[in-house]
Amino acid sequence: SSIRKQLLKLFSDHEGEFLSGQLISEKLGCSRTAVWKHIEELRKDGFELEAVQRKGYRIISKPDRISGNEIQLGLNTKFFGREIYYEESVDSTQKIAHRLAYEGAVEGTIVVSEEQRMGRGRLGRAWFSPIYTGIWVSIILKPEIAPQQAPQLTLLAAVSVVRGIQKATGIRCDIKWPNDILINGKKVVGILTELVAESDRINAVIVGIGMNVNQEREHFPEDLQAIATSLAIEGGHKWNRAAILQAVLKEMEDLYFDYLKNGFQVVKLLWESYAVSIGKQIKARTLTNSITGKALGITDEGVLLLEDEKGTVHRIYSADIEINE
Ligand code: BTX
Repeated sequence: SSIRKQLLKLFSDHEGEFLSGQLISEKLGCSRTAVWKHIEELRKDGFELEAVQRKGYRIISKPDRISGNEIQLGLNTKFFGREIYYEESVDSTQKIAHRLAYEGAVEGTIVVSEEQRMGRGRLGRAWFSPIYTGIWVSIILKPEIAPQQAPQLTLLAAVSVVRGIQKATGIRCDIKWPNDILINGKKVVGILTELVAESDRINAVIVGIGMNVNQEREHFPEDLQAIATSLAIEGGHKWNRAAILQAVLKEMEDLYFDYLKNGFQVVKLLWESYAVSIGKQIKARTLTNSITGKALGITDEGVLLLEDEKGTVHRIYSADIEINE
């Protein structure tokens, strides 16, 4: 409810402080009894609240969930994540985001779930999204750009994810073109960018981000164990998922508005600074063939440039790449 949102906002504006029932009821424009009811609701959702006579209420800990409450508390963006659609379990957050975009959701609306039963990767592949361990989020954007510029947003998202993770955890990730985020060569995040377009016009871009956060190695199915990792595996302990998402949303919002105003250049430079594949020998497998050569960099459209042994430069729009060290 909106009272709920305001209450959490109030607590996050006064982090660690006691807020008196009187003050809360004044700020929220509701009765003391209503305040008490909302506090009880928060407790039911797993918030730990301390109540001290004549001082008021204080939040001691947030639950290990990634619902609207946890995301809003401490979020310092203007648009991204201000509207949140949350469900405990869904088929795919992308699917819901498509529907919301169609129904006119505002820019920055996010869809988050604790679990996806049919998480999507690219090209019809599946994305393993087990309950309470990861961040499975879709972000609805409404940029005024041409459809062919949309891949730039995948790269923008990748940069934001890397920077957000670094801010929240100190862990440094690499980017592998176009959309893999790796730690020590293992995939920790996947990004899927989908368009909602009518002929030549973009109505919305849905950026889906799947982040492995608190999985242990044995949580992954066998075929993924060799290629996937999580922030808990790499960092040696569990992380607060909401805090990581907040950091990523903040980075992404800042970078996104800079991109809309000033163009792709800043994203491109940042992206290249995190990319592992540039300057290396790689093999790019497209749907129809595969090309081996040296990755030269990306173009202003986010297209990968690959120079084969004859010196011919290929423009790669979509492929899976393998780095041959
Ligand atoms: P991708 O096609 O680049 O990667 C998919 C491949 O990655 C799979 O074939 C498998 O080998 C491997 N994989 C599957 N699950 C995982 C995992 N949890 N960790 C590491 N590797 C894995 C990448 O596609 C894009 C993924 C986007 C996921 C987000 S989650 C929120 C949103 N909703 C949704 O349905 N998809 C996006």
